[in-house]
Formats: sequence, structure tokens, C-alpha cells
Amino acid sequence: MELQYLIVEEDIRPGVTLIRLNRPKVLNALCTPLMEELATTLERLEKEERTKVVVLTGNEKAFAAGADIKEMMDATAVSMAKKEMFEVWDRIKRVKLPIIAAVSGYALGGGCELAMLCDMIVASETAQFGQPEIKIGVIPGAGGTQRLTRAIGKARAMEFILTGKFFSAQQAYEWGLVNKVVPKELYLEEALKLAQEIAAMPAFAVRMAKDAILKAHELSLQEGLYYERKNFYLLFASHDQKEGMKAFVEKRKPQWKDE
Ligand code: DAK
Repeated sequence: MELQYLIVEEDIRPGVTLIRLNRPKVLNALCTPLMEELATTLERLEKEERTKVVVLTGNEKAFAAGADIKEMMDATAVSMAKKEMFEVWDRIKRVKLPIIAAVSGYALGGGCELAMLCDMIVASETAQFGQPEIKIGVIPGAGGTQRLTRAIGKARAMEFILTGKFFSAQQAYEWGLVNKVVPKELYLEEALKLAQEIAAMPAFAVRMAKDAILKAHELSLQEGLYYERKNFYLLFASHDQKEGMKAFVEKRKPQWKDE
């Protein structure tokens, strides 16, 4: 597939693929073909199994300044429903590979929602987050009211979604939305380092852990505990569980097979 809106660098570190959103003239506004390319690329990487972790980034000025307002402005409720506009977001949500967002500059509207759809966020100190949809007459539509509220709490989500104002990387860090804030020269490097650390772990166990953690937002505690237990049992059918425990006992480094 010829990519128009993404730059993909596979194996930028062992097991790590870097995907750059690449519409710099419009601050990486997330038009439909870009989102299509992103979902299709993630699905391909997952299927090929060489990539263990994905880092998703934009450029220094913007991770993404939202969905493409020009593309959206003449949409109708029926045209959006017919096109199943959210399906592409659901496809990204179904990706089992861990995805780290490396955010510098604007992460607004759909851009903030895309960062939150990732599993972790490493932010440059210049990053600005926000859900400014209210200022153009709508509300977040790709998960902002739900994921931001779960991440930073109801009172803060209300304030920022109802006013549309931005919040800083430091605030995002203090409120638990991002994993770390680093100087602007380092955000990509730090995200790649974190990715590399995870890529060195047994991939099937990583996948089972991500799967169970995400359920914490969807299930009751009791259901979540049962879900976790099933994944835990399943790992005892894997080579890497036997190898990991044996290597510990034999005081040597484990040799993962990712199965
Ligand atoms: N869409 C389209 N173009 C955008 C854009 C956007 N979201 N954001 C920026 N641009 C374009 C600008 O129009 C401008 O293009 P030209 O005029 O040069 O052609 C260029 O990027 C540079 O922007 P500015 O000149 O405005 O740059 P400044 O540095 O002055 O300002 C800014 C930066 C980020 C403060 C400003 O650009 C801004 O306020 N942008 C809009 C931010 C925003 O409101 N974002 C939320 C959009 S609504 C859905 C899924 C998701 C969503 C909805 C539906 N479905 C699946 C159905 C999500 C909705 C949204 O995200």
C-alpha cells in the first residue's frame, strides 16, 4: 500500500516500528484517508509479527490538531452514519500491539483522542492537550468525553471539555494522562527507549497484559479479576512462561520465542 500521510520506519530499534503522521501543513489534521492508512498499517504490522511495539508520533509542532475540520464541516448525521466514520477508530482500538504516543506540540480534539487511544504517552514539555470541539459547536466524538474523564477525573474533564481550553504536558503528567514529560529534544528518544524496553519482553505475555489492563475500563472489578485470571492461565500454555521461569531458576537470561 502506497502511503500518502504516514512515514513508517520498521525496526528503528529491535522490534520497534515508528509511525509518523505526515500532514505538516495542516498540523497533521486527521483526514479520513490518513486514519485509514493508520489502521491498515497497524493491522499489517500486527499480522506480520516482526513489530513488537509501535511508537506513533507527529512532528515538533503538532502531534495532531484534530480531525480535519474542512473535511467535516459539510457532513450530515446521515452521511457520517452511512460511512461508519468511527469504524476506523474501532479498528485501531482492536490492535493488540502496544502503541506509545510520542507527543510534541498540539494534541487537540481527535489528536488528543488518538493519543489517548494509544497505550502510553510520552510528552515533550511543549505538548499542549485539549478537547476544543466546543469552540466549533460540537463535542468530542472519538472517545474524549470517556477516556479523558477516566484519565484525569470528572471535574477536570468537565472544565476542559466545556471550555475547550488547552492544558500543558506538566498538567497532563500530574493528572495521570501521560507517562513522562521530557525536554523537547528528547521526547522521541524517550518514547523509543520505553518501546525498546517493552519489545525485549515476551510478546505474547505483553499482549495478554495489555488486553487485561484495557478491560479495567470496561468491566466491573469482579469481572475484570476473572478476565485477568483467564489470561494468566492461558500464559501457562506458552513456551515463554516455561522458559521465563526455568531461566530464573537456572540463573540465566531467558530466550523468548514469543509463543
Ligand atoms: N482541521 C483542518 N485544518 C487544520 C486543523 C484542523 N483540525 N488545525 C489546523 N489546521 C490548518 C489551518 O487551517 C491552517 O491551514 P491554512 O490556513 O494554512 O491552509 C494550518 O493548519 C495551520 O494552522 P493555524 O494557522 O491555525 O496555526 P496556528 O499556529 O495559528 O494555530 C491551532 C494552531 C492548533 C491553535 C489552530 O490551528 C487550531 O485551533 N486548530 C483547530 C483545533 C481544533 O479545533 N481541533 C478539534 C477539531 S474537531 C470523528 C472522529 C474525531 C472527531 C470528530 C469526528 N469521526 C470518526 C466522525 C474529532 C473532531 C475534532 O478533532
